[in-house]
Amino acid sequence: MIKQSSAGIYSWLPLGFKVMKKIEKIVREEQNKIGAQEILMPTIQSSEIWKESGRYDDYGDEMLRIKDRQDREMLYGPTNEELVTDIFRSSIKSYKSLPQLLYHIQWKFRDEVRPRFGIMRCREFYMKDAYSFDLNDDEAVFSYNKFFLSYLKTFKRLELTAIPMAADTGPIGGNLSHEFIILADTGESKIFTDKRIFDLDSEGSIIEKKSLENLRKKYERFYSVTDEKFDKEEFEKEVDKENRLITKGIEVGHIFYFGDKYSKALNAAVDLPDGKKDYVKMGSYGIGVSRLVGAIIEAKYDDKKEIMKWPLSIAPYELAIIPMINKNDTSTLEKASKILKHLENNNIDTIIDDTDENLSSKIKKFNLIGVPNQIIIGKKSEGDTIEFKEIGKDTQNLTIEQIIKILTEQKANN
Ligand code: P5A
Repeated sequence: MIKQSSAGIYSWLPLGFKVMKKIEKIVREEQNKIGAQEILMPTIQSSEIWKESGRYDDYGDEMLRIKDRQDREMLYGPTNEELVTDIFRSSIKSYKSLPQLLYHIQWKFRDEVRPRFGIMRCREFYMKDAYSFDLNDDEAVFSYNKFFLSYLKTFKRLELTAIPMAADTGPIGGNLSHEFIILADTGESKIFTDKRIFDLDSEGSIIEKKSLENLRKKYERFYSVTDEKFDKEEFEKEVDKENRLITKGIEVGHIFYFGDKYSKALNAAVDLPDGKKDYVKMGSYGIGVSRLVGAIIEAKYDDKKEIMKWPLSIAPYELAIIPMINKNDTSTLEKASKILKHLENNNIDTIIDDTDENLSSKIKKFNLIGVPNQIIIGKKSEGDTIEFKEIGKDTQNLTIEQIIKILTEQKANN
């Protein structure tokens, strides 16, 4: 799926790349649904805007600094608050053009002290980062809540239970912030939460301020924080013993509201109805798209059975055909090719394992790769029926028509 190319930097190989692109598509669709517009900013930025915001010095060694041939100070963007504010200030002049919700999906670089767990904490990673611009605090919190809802929906579509938790803002700034965390023993974030938060549903209408406010309040009623915000006394007061959960998790998203921190520093102001000017109020919203590939494996891998099963919508393939191959007998491979044609005609994304490894090691390998359905063509498969298995379930002997029906239904229910 991936190959390390140097410390904390990875190449994306065919299977991993397909998964990441499918995750990206879901993230994009959910951003578009709340009215955010996609742009694309460069990976390389000039130091000037970072000097304006004061973060050129603050960001420290995590920032990868580069000089061009004219000796100009450049950097590989670790995040884009400054650059997007620069775009805003040169394009938007009036309150009439607000709100603006802009996002891009682009590589970032952070020279992490301890890159680890592969693509989970690496130096070069793929992030969806969105930015909101509003007239006042009230409108800006409305935008924040739109992203809050959108994140719950995005992670649900990825079949993850991501819990929003009050969090610190670190180098991004501001005083309102939530991390979205999925539970995993291998996670780096220590979390303290109330078990009842897992039963909440994420319904809300993005056009109603009140409905979104209530949604966030519903989550905030339950104590749920990361390490930095933990207060033992408060936790024990607010959460009954039987509902306390202290565990570890992976941060897959993080949202921030920081008012005029960047707009003031970079002078991004709009004309108001009364002729005065005011700095716009901003928030920023990140999802670790490449981190999600690893995080979903952590969430979906069954280490007792040694089986991985990707959610269908992001699986590298929907089905793997695994034929037993004998050197002198190509009949199973021919049968596999025929089945493949049928499946392709029905838009089922399929891979054939035509290697000459033995059948049981091929099956083992595919159990790890996590393609959710398998067709096995072994000695036993004669006549019209074929061995079909949905990972984690029993094998069935079915006709190709029956298999196509099952796969089509799986997709319709997705
Ligand atoms: C929000 C968007 C920001 O950078 N600025 C723009 C804000 N937030 S963040 O929390 O620092 O990062 C957002 C998400 O990116 C992922 N992420 C990483 N993934 C892999 N390796 C890393 N080193 C790394 N750092 C951050 C996380 O999913 C995080 O929630």
